[in-house]
Amino acid sequence: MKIQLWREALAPYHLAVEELMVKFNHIIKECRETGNYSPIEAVQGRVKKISSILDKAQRKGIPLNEFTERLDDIAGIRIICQFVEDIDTVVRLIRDRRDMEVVSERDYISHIKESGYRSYHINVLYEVNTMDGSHKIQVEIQIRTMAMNFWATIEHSLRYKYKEELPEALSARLKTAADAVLAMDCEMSAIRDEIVDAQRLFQEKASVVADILNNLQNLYSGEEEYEDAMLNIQNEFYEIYHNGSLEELEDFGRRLDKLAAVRKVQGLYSY
Ligand code: 0O2
Repeated sequence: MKIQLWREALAPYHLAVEELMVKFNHIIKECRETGNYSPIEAVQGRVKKISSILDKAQRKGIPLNEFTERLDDIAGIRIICQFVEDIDTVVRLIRDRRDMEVVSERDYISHIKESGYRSYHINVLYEVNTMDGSHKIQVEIQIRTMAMNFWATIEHSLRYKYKEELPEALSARLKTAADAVLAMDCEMSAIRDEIVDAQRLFQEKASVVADILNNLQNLYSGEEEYEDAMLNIQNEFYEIYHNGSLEELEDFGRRLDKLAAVRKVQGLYSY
């Protein structure tokens, strides 16, 4: 590839990253909309900067006309999970997909890198279609927990600053931090069920409250004679919201649903 054509050469990589971000974000949306736990917490994507491509190509002795074939992480997706167990779920999910073909996997969670780095890497081939036709793009998917991501992001910026030559003392501190991150992931896994349950309750409550507020808005006619009735409903809602259980809130929501249905039929608004 001629260096002046790098922009064109990278276009399909940008498309691959954009499409994959949409697809992985859709998994989160699908889970949340169906009230299920999402093994994916967040998705990030990037196309490697041309300067980083040049550095890596030089470091690995790859000629410029071969870098698109020989560098497998020009397109990168990072999937952030809450718990280590979720990483396995995401890995299975990727292996089962028809729109990407797994070409290699590197497990830096079972085999922690010398630096202390932990992540699961899956390299896939992903097909994109541009005006020039179809391109099979190599994409590196890194899957890690939020804690692993915190460590890797900090370590990466330090490594960049020191151009891979990290001072020994700093390296030792980073390893201590990596041990702490490992311990934290283990602790979080131990109380995973409790955390997931709390998050589910929070989501459920938020969804019930959104429905109630929607109904209240629809019931509000603005007519003066119904002001008192609406105020009573509102006060009852506040009382249950602050002091009641989720079941009471759901029950209040159901009563409001019925009331809204009756009002719809009657075309009247009275409580
Ligand atoms: P960037 O800027 O994130 O793209 P190599 O890159 O030669 O070390 P290789 O064969 O390309 O190794 O694969 P490897 O080791 O699986 O690394 C690929 C990517 O994983 C790296 O890309 C980093 O993103 C991440 N990674 C690997 N090891 C470490 C580490 O010790 N610390 C951190 N923070 N990240 C790591 P790039 O190209 O290095 O960087």
